[in-house]
Amino acid sequence: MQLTNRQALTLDEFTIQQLRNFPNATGELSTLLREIGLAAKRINVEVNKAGLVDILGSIGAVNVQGEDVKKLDEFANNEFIKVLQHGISCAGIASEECDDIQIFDDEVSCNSKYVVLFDPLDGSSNIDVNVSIGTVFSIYRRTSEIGSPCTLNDFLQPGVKQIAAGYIIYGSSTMLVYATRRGVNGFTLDPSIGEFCFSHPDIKCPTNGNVYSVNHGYFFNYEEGVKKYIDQCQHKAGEQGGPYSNRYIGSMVADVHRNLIKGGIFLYPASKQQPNGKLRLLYECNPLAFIVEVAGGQATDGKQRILDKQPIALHERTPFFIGSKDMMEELEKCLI
Ligand code: AHM
Ligand code: MG
Repeated sequence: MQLTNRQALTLDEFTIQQLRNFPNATGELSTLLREIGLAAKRINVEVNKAGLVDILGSIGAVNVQGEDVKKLDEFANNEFIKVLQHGISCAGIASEECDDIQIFDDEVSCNSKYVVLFDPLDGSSNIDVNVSIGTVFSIYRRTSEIGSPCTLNDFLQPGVKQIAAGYIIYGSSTMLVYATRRGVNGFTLDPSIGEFCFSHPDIKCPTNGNVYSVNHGYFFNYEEGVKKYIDQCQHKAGEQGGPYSNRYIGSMVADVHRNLIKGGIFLYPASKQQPNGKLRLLYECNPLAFIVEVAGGQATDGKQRILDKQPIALHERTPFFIGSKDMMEELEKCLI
């Protein structure tokens, strides 16, 4: 009997259906993605009621980056860790909020083949003011021996080795977008049933756009090539026959999501104050670079492809340029 056509599959149904196409797959990755979906739903509940309960504001602690930790950051971090630790597909995690990797050393976890890196709540300075924030995650197959606890080297793999990557955007609606090498798909949370529903099949990043996203406040601290490109964005005619529009939300997930859907470029360059930029290679830049590349866009640090960078440290930073192919090529000409 032929399978009936279904619309709006849930994330769980979608990942299970993917297994039909790959009968030899173990289902571990699908399970992991469903676990991440569950953590996302729990975080979404707290994000949505953040103004109602006393969860806003700082807990007074400072994370490994020297930044103020907000309560929601901590909640999101704990939620992710709990879900993945109690699941059956993850051998360990690395998070923006944890100094070191967290190794899950029970028997099931030691036999799991994946490690997950994440930024539990990106754009945290926007929490207090009801602006979109996000979660970013990256999944690697571990290189250490299955059956033993995972090791730091499992996490220090170049981005090109990612098996899957994704983000959740808590915006006007909540969406989960994830990529495997086969494509990028988006799911929108339907609050009436509490499920992520398949809403954006096979997302492709337009090759061009008319939006550039950069923090203009630091303009005079950027290197000459970056300034030249920004200047070009303000003067050169964009696709729509005018200068490009500047859109900078200050939540990278939201900025990159908009550019992924509509076309555009996002820049977080090095500056005099931040010689390596601000953003973290492993759990901020690599996952977004993977998604955007699978969708047809590009991502670099101004000198080399982000996904080719060999990480040295868990929390290392990198300048980051990401977006539509033609715009990235224009940028590259200015950076020479
Ligand atoms: P966070 O992980 O502390 O939230 O910082 C990352 C965020 C990005 O989402 C955003 O693009 C950037 O920091 C904004 O930084 P700035 O205010 O320096 O422009
Ligand atoms: Mg972040």
